[in-house]
Amino acid sequence: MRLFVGLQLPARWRDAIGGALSALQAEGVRGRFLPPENLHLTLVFLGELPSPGPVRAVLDTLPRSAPFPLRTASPGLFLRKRGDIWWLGVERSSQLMTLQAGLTAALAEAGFSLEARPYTPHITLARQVKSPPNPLERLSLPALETTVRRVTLFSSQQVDGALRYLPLYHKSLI
Ligand code: 2AM
Repeated sequence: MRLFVGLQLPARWRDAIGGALSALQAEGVRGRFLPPENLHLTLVFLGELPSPGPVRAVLDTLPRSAPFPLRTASPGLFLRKRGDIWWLGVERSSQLMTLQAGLTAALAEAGFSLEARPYTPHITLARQVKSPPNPLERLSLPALETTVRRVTLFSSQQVDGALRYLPLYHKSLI
């Protein structure tokens, strides 16, 4: 199973972002846009694992914390030869960064091998974008805010020929 831990986004975020992405596609921007139901924020990518049980066990050890706000920030892109990756940033609040660092430490302590690259919180919007436009100018979105109360273990899998990020387990933080 291909697993990662992240935050589910509320329907109103997915609807707003999905609408903005549809508008870009209607303008002729070409790329592999994420369907609204797949929009999420990754905290830790785990990769191929035989089962979710050991990850769930680590999530169950996370300390309780107060709910905290999550807010959208500027969009940006990662340049790739096969086409750019467009993403929407979220504010790097101390609570978000502490949650991500604590989760990473707990998983590493439990023996999971994790990527060493620094964490850049982002919501991937589209991959393999071929047009050269600047997403800062072309993505039309209001500021969005929600409250983080739990983390979610996701499985990335093919469902009816389409990639889906399926929630397997929620761990409340409060
Ligand atoms: P991305 O959106 O920036 O590609 C499921 O693949 C989720 O895990 C995606 O949000 C993806 O981030 C993230 N992820 C992080 N590292 C990854 C990796 N090495 N391979 C695939 N996905 C990764």
